[in-house]
Amino acid sequence: MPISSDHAIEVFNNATEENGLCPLRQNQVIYLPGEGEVWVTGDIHDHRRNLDKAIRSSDLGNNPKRHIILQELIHGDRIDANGCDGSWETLYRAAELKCDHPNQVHFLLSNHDLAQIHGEGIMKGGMSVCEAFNAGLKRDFGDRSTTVSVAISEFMLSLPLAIRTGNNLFMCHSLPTDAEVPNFDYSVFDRSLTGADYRRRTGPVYQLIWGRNYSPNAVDQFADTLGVGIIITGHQPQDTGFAMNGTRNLIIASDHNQGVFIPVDLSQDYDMPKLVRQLKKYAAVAV
Ligand SMILES: [Mn+2]
Repeated sequence: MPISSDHAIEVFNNATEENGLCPLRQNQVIYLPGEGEVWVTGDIHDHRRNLDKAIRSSDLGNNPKRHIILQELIHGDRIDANGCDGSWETLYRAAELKCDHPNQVHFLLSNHDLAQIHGEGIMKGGMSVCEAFNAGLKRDFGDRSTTVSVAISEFMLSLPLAIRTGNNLFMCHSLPTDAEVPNFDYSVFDRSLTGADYRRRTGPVYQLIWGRNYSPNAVDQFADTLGVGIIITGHQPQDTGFAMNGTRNLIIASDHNQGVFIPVDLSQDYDMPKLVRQLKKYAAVAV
């Protein structure tokens, strides 16, 4: 049965509320406890089969001390003949999971979320992915599409910027570039945000989620300033599912068949080799 606009709006609104209410959240950061597990996923980009595998195999209902981190769910390859992208449905599925397990499901704000909120052009194959997303909403919700779009924007604006664990791991969508790291405004994690924080190039939120090709030296500086050990990010595509950027940044991707996720034990210490041994390929998950 198709999802009605009223139902979609209700789910996105409830998930927005849960993002704000999460007792593990302080400002823009979720602080995970020193026990249990966290499953970290990379960019999903409407890869429904991988999201399905992550949801089903994490089995949050039967594993109350297990957390899952999701990021960049929208803007995928499933474009219909009219140029419509229906990836709102993948975001909806994640929002629904948040409502079902509010203190176990956590998100990271990504640059595609911000682009969609601002209607900013990210081009892919000569097409604006944001326009394709809006066309998908129009296709599926007709004259209610604008109202659904507002609920989606509010949901995405409620997503935290980072997750921090008791065993010194830090997760965020990406990191600022080498040129931006020395002057980065780290207070962005510990306060309410304003419009200036999202501003193109100069805003710390923008810099955090748009940066690419930052060096291991920049990672060291960023991690040392925050006092964390290893940073797990998504954002930069990985054909083999992951890449080590030096010894303190692991980049993962969840948007194709070779994609990976990482189940991490929150009560153990990790160095890079140990973290890499934890990587799991979606292709190896049978559910
Ligand atoms: Mn990204």
